[in-house]
Amino acid sequence: MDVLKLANVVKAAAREAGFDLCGISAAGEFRELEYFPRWIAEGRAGEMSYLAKRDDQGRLKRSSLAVAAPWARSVVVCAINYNSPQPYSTELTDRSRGWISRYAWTNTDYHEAVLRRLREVEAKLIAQASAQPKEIELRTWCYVDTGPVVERVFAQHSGVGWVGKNTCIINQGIGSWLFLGVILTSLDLVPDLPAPDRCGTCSACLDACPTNAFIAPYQLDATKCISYLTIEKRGEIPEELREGMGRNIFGCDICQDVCPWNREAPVGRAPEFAPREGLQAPSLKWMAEMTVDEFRETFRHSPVKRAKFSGLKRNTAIAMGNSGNLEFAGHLRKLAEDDDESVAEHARWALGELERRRHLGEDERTDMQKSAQK
Ligand code: B12
Ligand code: SF4
Ligand code: SF4
Repeated sequence: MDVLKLANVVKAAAREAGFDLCGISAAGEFRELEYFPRWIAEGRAGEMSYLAKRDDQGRLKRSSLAVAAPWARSVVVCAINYNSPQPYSTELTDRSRGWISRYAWTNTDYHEAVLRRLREVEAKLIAQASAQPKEIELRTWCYVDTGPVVERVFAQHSGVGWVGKNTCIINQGIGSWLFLGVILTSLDLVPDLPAPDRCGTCSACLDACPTNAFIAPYQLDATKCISYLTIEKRGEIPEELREGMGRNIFGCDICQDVCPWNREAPVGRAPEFAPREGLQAPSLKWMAEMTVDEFRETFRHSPVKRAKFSGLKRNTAIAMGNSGNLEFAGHLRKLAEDDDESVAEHARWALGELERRRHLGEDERTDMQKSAQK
């Protein structure tokens, strides 16, 4: 079988399907994967129990492809740019608005959009491989997010980008606003070289994280990450993390917004990821007043639906408290009476936060008056 030809066919197919990047990695036991079991054992995955799934022998499925897909020899990694020309969260000054993460401004579930493209690549790979003499059984699996694969490790080893200190895959030319998709295959395709780490002495992401979610460079405690808290965590958000959440109501972009490799990031070409009117820095008032029917309608095809109606209300209550904007007191009083006890409790906390910030403001003004009188 001409494995070099197959690799070229795959890359051409990825381009035709609309991917910006495509690389091939061996299905190897890479050093970075050794960190995964430790991460799970330390409880960094929080309530994301699917990450800790084990096989019959008790081995973590995601710890190695030898566990999850022992037949796999290569991993085709495809990446697509979802960046848009809209501003970064770090530029948001309007206190009446919250922040939905960049990847969720669309009307499309990215899993579907990426998987559809991956299937096109897979079909061409299968067609080409089937036309050649077979030495082994041809098998393929396509995944976006949900498979038993730590995608970023294979993305690094396929040359698509390096794992940055913020744990995101960064491509030298495109930056990190990328969705990944992987095709596992039993074919021994010619691998690409891994992408070299270009973080250097920079630590902008580690310094900017408002909840101190990084344990160390390249290591994230998901249980402290705003993305986890606003999207995955149900019920109560630990009080000590609420202030750091600022006005992020779904996901968080901060450690990518500050990354120098995203300063000149090009805008993506995929029409599915074009931002939808109203979702960049949405009005918090709109979010607080939203009915369950409006939520279903607005986010029917959007990643935001994962937070669920009560989760989005809870997040909005926290953001309103953090805004220090006293105009939200009425909305928060109403949310404090919500049937959902979690929403109500976070709204009560937010009312206290508004009060605390009002006093802080008064104290500051008094201090200024005192110093002006001196
Ligand atoms: C669970 C999950 C989350 C969790 C945990 C994130 C995390 N960093 O672990 C939460 C909910 C917090 C999250 C947030 C986000 N996610 Co997410 N997430 C996943 C998912 C499903 C699994 C990731 C995982 O296994 N985490 C466990 C840790 C241990 O693995 P890892 O961070 O990937 O780390 C590996 C490397 O960092 C490596 N490593 C590399 N170099 C070094 C060096 C040293 C010294 C060490 C110790 C380790 C190390 O070790 C780890 C493997 O053992 C993947 C899809 C997938 N199947 O892989 C998407 C995925 C990683 N997420 C993605 C995205 C887009 C996001 C967000 C940007 C969304 C948002 N805006 O809110 C944020 C980014 C936050 C961040 N800084 O990571 C993309 C990443 C794209 C990219 N450019 O990297 C993925 C690949 C989904 C996709 N198919 O596109 N996510
Ligand atoms: S996504 Fe936000 S909370 Fe999570 S690590 Fe990055 S800056 Fe911190
Ligand atoms: S902000 Fe700096 S340290 Fe963090 S990922 Fe980007 S280049 Fe690396």
